[in-house]
Amino acid sequence: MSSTLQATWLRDDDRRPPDNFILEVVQRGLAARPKRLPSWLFYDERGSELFVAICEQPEYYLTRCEIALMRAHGAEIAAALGPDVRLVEYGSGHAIKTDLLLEHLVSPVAYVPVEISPEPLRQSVQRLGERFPDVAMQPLCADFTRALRLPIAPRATRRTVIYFPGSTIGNFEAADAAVLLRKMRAEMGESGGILIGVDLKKDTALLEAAYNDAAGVTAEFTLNMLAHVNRAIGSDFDLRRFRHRARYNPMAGRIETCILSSEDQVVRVGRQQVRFRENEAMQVEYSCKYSLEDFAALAHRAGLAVREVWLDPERMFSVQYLVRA
Ligand code: AVI
Repeated sequence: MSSTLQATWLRDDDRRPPDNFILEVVQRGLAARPKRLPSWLFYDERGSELFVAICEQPEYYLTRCEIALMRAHGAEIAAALGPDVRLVEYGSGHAIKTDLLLEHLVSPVAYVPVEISPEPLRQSVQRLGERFPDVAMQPLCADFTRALRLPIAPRATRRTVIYFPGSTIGNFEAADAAVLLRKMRAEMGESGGILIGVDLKKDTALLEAAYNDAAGVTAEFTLNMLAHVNRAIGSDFDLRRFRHRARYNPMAGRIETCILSSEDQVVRVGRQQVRFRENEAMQVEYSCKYSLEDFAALAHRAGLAVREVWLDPERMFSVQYLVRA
């Protein structure tokens, strides 16, 4: 690890959900009508690898557009954030977009990636620490949806900016998204800001293609949730008897991803036998899409105002800078 990487590797002891917690969550979700499972169950080791592969699919425009946007406007964005920033990245993963910001920031104080998976966290601070030796690396192995104890900054900080790229905010339903934005508002403090990637509403065919890539990577990612659950709680979902479906719901403004049962079947989950009818849909993810007005209204609900918006050349994706209203 680089010399600037601080010795404190902060981690919540309970950062990984225990298997009995997963059993409870799965049983509760299967008892709901319609059945539903939370999208965080996608992300075991294989799920994280598949997500990286999704980002490389030609149909998944989100990553490509956000990178193009950061390349075109990185300097302007850094100027809006100002000097001596402490950058806290929520759900940083491999931090593939962070370079495009750090390379333009003037004398950043520290980089605090918050990531629940230790290996991508370790690799990203190693890489960024080598590339930006003057920036203190303060990794935090934690779930960003929970209250965070941010490490003490190594020197005076002008502002804390929470960086939340990738349109991960879209995976939260509106009420939960507002709660998360409020939590960020508290963590960034009076003079802080939030730099957030937000995917925009667009043609249904383009949206649906992004979540139904021709190579079938997204379908594999979706079904891997069942393999993860089987491993965690010993259930016996047979992945060959389920399939992926992702459709845009224009009224709700979101891609709705489901796992469909291909036949009438019974699955053992703990001590329960759970029946699935042929073509029954189990809800596993929402990916909400916003207009600029929709997102400004959401920010407003969380006590925030949109200070600046940047768009990629095709106007598919936005990066927005939010401050306290
Ligand atoms: C992480 N998140 C923003 C992705 C999305 O677009 O909702 C997860 C994903 N699900 C299927 N493809 C990508």
